[in-house]
Amino acid sequence: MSAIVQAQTEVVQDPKHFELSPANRRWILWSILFGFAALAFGVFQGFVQGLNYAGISLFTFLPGMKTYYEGLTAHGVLNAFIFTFAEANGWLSLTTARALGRNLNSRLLALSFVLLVLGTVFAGIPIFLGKASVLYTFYPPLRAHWAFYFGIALAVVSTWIISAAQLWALAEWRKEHKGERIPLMAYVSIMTYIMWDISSLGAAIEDLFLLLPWSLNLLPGSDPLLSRVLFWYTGHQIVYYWLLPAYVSWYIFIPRMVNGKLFSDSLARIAFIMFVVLVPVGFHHQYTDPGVGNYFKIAVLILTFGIAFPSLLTAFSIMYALEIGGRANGGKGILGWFLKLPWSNPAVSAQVLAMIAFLPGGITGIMNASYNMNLLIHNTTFVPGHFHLTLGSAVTLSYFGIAYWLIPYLTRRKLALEKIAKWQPWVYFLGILIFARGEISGGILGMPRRTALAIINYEPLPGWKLAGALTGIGGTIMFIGCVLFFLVIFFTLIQGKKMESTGDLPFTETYLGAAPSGWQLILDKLSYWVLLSFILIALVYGPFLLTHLPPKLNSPPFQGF
Ligand code: HAS
Repeated sequence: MSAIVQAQTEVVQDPKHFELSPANRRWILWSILFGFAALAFGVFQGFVQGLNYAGISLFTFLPGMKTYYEGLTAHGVLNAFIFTFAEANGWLSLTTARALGRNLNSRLLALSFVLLVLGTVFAGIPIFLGKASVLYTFYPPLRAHWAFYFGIALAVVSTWIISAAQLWALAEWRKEHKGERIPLMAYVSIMTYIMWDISSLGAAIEDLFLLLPWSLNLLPGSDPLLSRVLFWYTGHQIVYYWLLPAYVSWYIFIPRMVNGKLFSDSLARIAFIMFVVLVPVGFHHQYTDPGVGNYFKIAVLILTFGIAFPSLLTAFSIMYALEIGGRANGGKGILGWFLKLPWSNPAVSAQVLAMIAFLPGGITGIMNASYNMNLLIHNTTFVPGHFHLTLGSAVTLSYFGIAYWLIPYLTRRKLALEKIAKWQPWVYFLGILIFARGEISGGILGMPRRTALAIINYEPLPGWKLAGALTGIGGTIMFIGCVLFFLVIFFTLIQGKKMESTGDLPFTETYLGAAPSGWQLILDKLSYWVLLSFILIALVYGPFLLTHLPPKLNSPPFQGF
């Protein structure tokens, strides 16, 4: 690679243009810590869920938990919504602020944080009182207490506020940097939220206009089919709202941390554009829904293979950046570079292990998307096997890795318990490999998900016992991995040695930077991609809505608690 193009804009190159304000630092830190606190509660429930598959029933021993479904709802809501929202809100506010060289509006950051905390309290109380055991998908006619739906709405609004703060900062930046390319770090952070703004509309409409009024008896009944369609419109894209903050780290920070460089600025932008444009894929969660016609199932089948593509681009870009780093560190041969990555740095090892877990995570996703395969594994433990390799590993392990340098950066305290931090990602990774092996093999043998297997009154099918035991063992090791992580963070916060300065964020340079002219300029026309996204959404969802609306509110509520 001869031509080294450093076409990042001045603000990113030179840290003198930026200092994180105390207010920005505070809200970002609190958001990150709040997310980890939610994760801590959630994984405790997850540990018990894992043991369930090994035939051990501990549900009723947890404080405030009476049934399997209460625990599973708490696990899903805390880990899939609150943890991920809080981390993304904090993390991508920081990357946007640094990249644009301007702090985000502190009042908006504060408002977003307060709404997320309130949302957690509103949704959490009915869950822990046993009045919202509707799982994180909250399908009607299962009905929760109104406070649950209200809490979820507040949590989503908190993410929109971060998006508004980002867009505001971008508008101000553009006034001062006319004709300049948006810095890549800001671009990927803002595109993540734009994608989420568009994607969250489905579940937001469902929650605010169908479920909340229904739970307050303002509507005569629910429309399960419409609700599921709206939920899954959001429900697939939410996985990219979980994933893309990890991608921001993999694209922008990991290359530098391994002593490498990102290959191409434009390729990274194109990957994020594809996530914004290819929003309407949610029907692939409804391949088995009788109320959804084949047109929709075939359309999303094709689009789903499309949306796997930017992850393949990412695999190429990141693997190449790792190779550049490994070779610069003295690695030789086809795979020697891999051994020369800085494995002793837990910020790196956690994230590279996250990437490795994402390889089978992505492959199982593509298997899910394949219609015939889906008919076999839908509603089996194959699906949680898939999403613990993705959300539970690619995303969560990445946030562990990010935290290992980010918490010291934000608190100006050195990481404590460094030896434990070095081992922690490996423990968690070992756990997920065993756990996922159990869930995936069990799923292929028909082992059902969302089922209290420990207390069923029928004989498990052959193969379920081994699969369940692996799930329980792997889940326990994952839980230990989480406890080690929380110990490191806790002791860093209370005992970490104070540092004078933490330096700048460790973001990468690119071989092929942002071209100042030419076709690449179109990549920064964000409104074009949003428009394209809405056109595609109209083509896929329009026919369904035109034939289905108005809502058929004739399903009476079911409260199984
Ligand atoms: Fe999924 C169900 C399809 C990605 C999460 N998914 C779920 C559910 C969750 C979830 C939570 O089509 C369950 C929802 C529920 O409760 O019912 N999923 C996909 C596809 C992808 C995908 C096609 N999912 C994710 C991600 C998630 C996630 C990401 C969370 C973060 N998923 C489905 C389908 C269902 C589903 C169906 C419905 C199943 C059903 O019937 O219920 C794709 O986006 C995946 C593309 C990924 C890749 C991998 C690229 C690899 C990379 C790593 C590179 C490694 C490096 C290091 C660089 C193609 C980027 C390596 C170095 C070495 C030297 C080796």
